[in-house]
Amino acid sequence: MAGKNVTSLKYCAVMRIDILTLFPGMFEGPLTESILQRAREKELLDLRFHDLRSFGLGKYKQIDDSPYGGGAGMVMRVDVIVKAIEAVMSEGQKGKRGQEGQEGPLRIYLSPRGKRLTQTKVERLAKKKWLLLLCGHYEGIDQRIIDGGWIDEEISIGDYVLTGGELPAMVLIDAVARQIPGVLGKDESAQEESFSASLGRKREYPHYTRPEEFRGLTVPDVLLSGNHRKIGEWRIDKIK
Ligand code: 4GX
Repeated sequence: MAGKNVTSLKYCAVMRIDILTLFPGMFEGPLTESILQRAREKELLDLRFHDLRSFGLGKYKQIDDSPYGGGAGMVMRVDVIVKAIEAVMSEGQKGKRGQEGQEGPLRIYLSPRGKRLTQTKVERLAKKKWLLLLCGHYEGIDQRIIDGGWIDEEISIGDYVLTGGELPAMVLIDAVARQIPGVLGKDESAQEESFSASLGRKREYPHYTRPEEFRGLTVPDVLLSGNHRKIGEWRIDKIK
């Protein structure tokens, strides 16, 4: 441990997130660049992908079927999805000294029918040690997966319908990961703190940087004044 700050280790809140998806390849890119990749390298964020196809039934690894009562599209099967969820949950029990097995993952289904994801919700999720994200396709999943208690929360990232739950899952992972202590750099998180203090976490006021003048467009004088009380007042005034 030479050269390592051992006391800082206790603040390393590792978060494990298991993702159940038909398209694990969709996650390459967004989660292998920049801050999220750095978080994974630092082992603050432990992402584990599971291909739902591998839990499918029969020769063709079937995971969906036509809806009872008729209608267009396909529905993801309860037997297949429950098998996948339970496989991930039982992995925790096998964890070293049962650490992960103490409590199972918070199981989330991303769905336009869910409760809207907000910053408050993100901060609550960031306190969890272990999340499981189920990414749905087609018309969604058999309702018995939810009614039977295999999903803890249904969450929507917004009031529109996408082709699948993968992009919503990535949005949730990104928003949650940046709340994990150590994921943002020292400067970034210090800035974050000052944002949450009086100015709101959403950075709703306008920002400027160099150059001071661009094609006749200038920076508000107050921001160049060095008067931090006035700058604060100006920013509060400009929120929304
Ligand atoms: N915020 N999608 C879920 C399948 C589906 C369709 C209907 C339930 C009912 C979404 C969103 C979202 C696409 C994920 C459709 N599930 N997820 N999927 N908006 O659009 O979270």
